[in-house]
Amino acid sequence: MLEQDLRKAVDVVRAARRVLILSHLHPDIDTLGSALAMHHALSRMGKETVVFNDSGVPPTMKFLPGSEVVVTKVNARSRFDCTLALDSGNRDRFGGPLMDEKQRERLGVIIKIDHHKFGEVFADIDLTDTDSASTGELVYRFLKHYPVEPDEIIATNIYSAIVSDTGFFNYSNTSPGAMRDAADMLEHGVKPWMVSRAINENKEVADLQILADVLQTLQISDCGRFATLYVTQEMKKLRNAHTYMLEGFVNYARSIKGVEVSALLREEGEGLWKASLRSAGNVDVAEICAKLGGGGHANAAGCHMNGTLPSVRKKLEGLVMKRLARLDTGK
Ligand SMILES: [Mn+2]
Repeated sequence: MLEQDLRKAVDVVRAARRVLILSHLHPDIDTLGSALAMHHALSRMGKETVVFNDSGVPPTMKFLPGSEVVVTKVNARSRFDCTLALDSGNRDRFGGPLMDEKQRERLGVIIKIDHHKFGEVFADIDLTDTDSASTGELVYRFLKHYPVEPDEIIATNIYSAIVSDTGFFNYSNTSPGAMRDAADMLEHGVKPWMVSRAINENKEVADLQILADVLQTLQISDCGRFATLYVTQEMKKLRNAHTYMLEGFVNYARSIKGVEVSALLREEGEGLWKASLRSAGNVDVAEICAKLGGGGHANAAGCHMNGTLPSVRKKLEGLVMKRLARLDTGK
C-alpha cells in the first residue's frame, strides 16, 4: 500500500458526507467486522453510511456489534460521495451496485481496502496490502488518521476480524502487527473470551451433523499429500444445512499428518463446484486458484470449477502434484 494513496483515501473519506460500505458475498468475519468498524467510526464522525452485503449477515456473525445495520438492497436513487470495498480484490465478489457500470457515477470515489493477492484493478484508490493478515488491521490503520478512538464496538469488530483471519493466531499469516493490533483492541474494551465463544462455541446440531457427513467423503491421494472433502447440494438438503456452516471444514482435511494441500469441493449447481483450498505452508494455493480464475492467499484460496466431481478432483490433484514436484526438485 502506498502512503500517498492512503493519504488520498483518508482525505476523500474526511470530505465525504455519504459513504457506501461494501463487504464481499458469502461474508466472513473479516469483511463484516471491517465494514462494521468502519461504519461505527464514520457514524461517530457525523457521516451517513449505508452498509451493504449482497448475501446478508449469516446467523453465526450476528454477534458482531451493529450487524443489524447491514442491508441487502441499496436504494437505486441514493448517491454517495465515496464507496469503500472491503476484503476482496474481485469486483464481482461485492455484487450489488458495483456490478452495474451505469451506476458507477452514483458511487463516488471507489476505495478498495484489501489484503488478497491477484486482485483486479477496479477502484479509484487501491489500498491493497498483501502483507496484512486481515483487512481489519488495514481498517484500524486507516482510522488512526482521524480523531476517533476505537470504542468497544469498533474494537470488537476489528478484533474479531483479526482473530478469524489468523485462526486465533494459529495460521502462518500471524504477525507481530496482527498481535499488536489485537492487543490494542483489548485495551479498548474487547472481551476475548466472549468473541471466542461467539465464534467457536455457538453451534447448531445441524452443524455437527453436516460435518460428520462431510468427513465421510475424505479422500487422500496415493502419495498422502493431497486430501479432499466434498459436499453436494443433496447432502446439504438432508441436514437442512447452509453454506456458512461449512466454513472451516477444509481445515480438517489439512490437519492430517503428511497432508500439504486440502480442498473442500462444494456443489453450487449442476456440474458447478466451488473449491476452497488450504495449504500447510509449502504450496502457494493462491497461485493454483489464480490459474482457475480464482484467488486468495498463499495458504487459503478458492475458485470455481466446472465438471463432474471426479474430473474436478482429478484436475486439482494434477495441479497440486505439479506444484509439489516442483518443490521437491527445488525449482
Ligand atoms: Mn480477509
